[in-house]
Order: sequence, then C-alpha cells, then structure tokens
Amino acid sequence: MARTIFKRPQALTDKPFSYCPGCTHGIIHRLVAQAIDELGLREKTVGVCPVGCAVFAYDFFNVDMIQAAHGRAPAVATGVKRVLPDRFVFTYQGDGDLAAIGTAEIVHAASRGERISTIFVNNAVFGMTGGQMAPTTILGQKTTTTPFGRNKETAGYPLRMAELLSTVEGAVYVARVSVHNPGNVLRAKRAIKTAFEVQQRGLGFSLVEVLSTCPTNWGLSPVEALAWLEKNMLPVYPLGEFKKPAEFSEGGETAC
Ligand SMILES: Cc1ncc(C[n+]2csc(CCOP(=O)(O)OP(=O)(O)O)c2C)c(N)n1
Ligand code: SF4
Repeated sequence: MARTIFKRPQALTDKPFSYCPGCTHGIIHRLVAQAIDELGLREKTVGVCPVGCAVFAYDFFNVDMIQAAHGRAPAVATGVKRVLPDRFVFTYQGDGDLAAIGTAEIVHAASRGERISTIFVNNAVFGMTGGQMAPTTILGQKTTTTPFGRNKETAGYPLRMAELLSTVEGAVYVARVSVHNPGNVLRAKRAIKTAFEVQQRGLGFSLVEVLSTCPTNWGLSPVEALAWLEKNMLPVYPLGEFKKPAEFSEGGETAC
C-alpha cells in the first residue's frame, strides 16, 4: 500500500510562492507551516505579515493573517495577543522590516516580554525594493547603495539582532539558524518549533533569526547564493541558541 512520505503542510495554501527561483523565503515558509501543523496550532494561529518580499505571506499561510505597516508587525502582534491571549501569534519579518524601520518595535516587544514569536529572515539586503544596503549588510558587501562594498566609516557595522535581543530580559528564546543546506534546514525547523512551544507554554517572547538568500539582488545563481551565504554570512552571523528557557535545556536536544 502506498505510504505518504512527503506532502504540503496543511498550514500552507496551494498558491505557488511568488519568490524568485532559489530564494530561501519558500523553505522558511514551509518550516513555519510544518511547525504549526505538528503543534496542532493551525486553527488558533494569527500571523502578521511584513513589508518586503514576504508581504504576500497572507496568500501562502493557511491561517488567519494580518498585514502590518513597515516594521510594525510586533506592535500589531502585541495587540492581537493581548486581546486574544488564547491564540498563537507570530510575525514574519525581513531584515529591512525588523532591523531598519522596525528596530524600536522589536526591541520593545522583546523588552515587554510579549508572548509572541518572531521569524526574522536575514538576507543581508532590502530584497523587494532593489537590493539596497540593510542594517545586516556585511562589511565589504556590494549592494545598490554601497556599490564599492559596505564601508564601516560611512555606513557603520552590521547589526547582529539575535545577539542584541538576547540581552533583553523579556526575550526568553533567541536563536539564529540557516537554511543553506539540508542539515541546517532541519536545525532551523527544530528552533522554530522550540520558539513556538515557548509561546504555547506562555513563557514570553521568542525569536528565530534565519539566514536566507537573495540570489536576485546578490547577482548570483541559486546555488552560488547558498555558497555565498555559507562563506560570507556565517562568520559574521554565528549560528546557535543565544537564550533558552531552562526547561527546554534539561536533558533536551540542542536545536542548533
Ligand atoms: C513606511 C515604508 N517605508 C518604506 C517602504 C518600502 N519598502 C518596501 S519593502 C522594503 C524593504 C524590505 O526589505 P526586507 O525587510 O529585508 O525584506 P525582503 O524584501 O528582503 O524579504 C522597503 C524599504 C514601505 N513599504 N513602507
Ligand atoms: S528579491 Fe530576493 S528576497 Fe525577494 S523574492 Fe527575490 S530572491 Fe527572494
């Protein structure tokens, strides 16, 4: 008898992704949807979409979704969670959304210990608007606004959001993962699930930063982009769990 070994998660609609070929936003969507399915959260989930390439996430996730203004997803999610505390609430945000215009929003949501979960997609550029420098662009990286490479004298240093947010008391789970190869995709999935379980248990704010590719704006093929991420982003953005509640650590497997 035929056995199903691979299928589309219920928490995704049938709509094809609008992302460029090789963009890892699609993989990250799938991981989020699988975690929602596995934890049985689909009927009680409210997701908050960002501004950026993932703006159409409301078409892709088969759960209730709200569109927030640029950077404001944590504020919208805060409102939803406080009014409907029994719902599972997550935000999905790019680095332009979360670490540029929305920096204050995410820091204060974390500081208040809001019981929401954030998926932070770091592809080191503003993708949708044409590949401008983001706060996460690495030193020397060429973008449309740093054609000679990001220079610390004029453009400052990359912001390491996972490290920064892990110092905020209200944040209880903070991890950085990557999806540039199958092993890391599996680790990313475990971290996302842990972040969601932290919210389920009412422990506080959780965030998973996911290193992602933007082949289009990096000017690389999908395969070259995966290699570029591994070679250039991992040294600047080390993977790991920066903060984890004790009950998840005791005897448990480390996610990253
Ligand atoms: C208030 C406001 N300012 C600027 C914009 C323009 N804008 C749309 S998407 C975007 C950048 C998004 O980049 P990122 O969050 O990194 O997401 P990506 O497209 O890379 O997935 C900007 C600046 C906007 N929509 N609203
Ligand atoms: S522009 Fe970049 S981030 Fe946006 S869909 Fe294309 S590859 Fe992905």
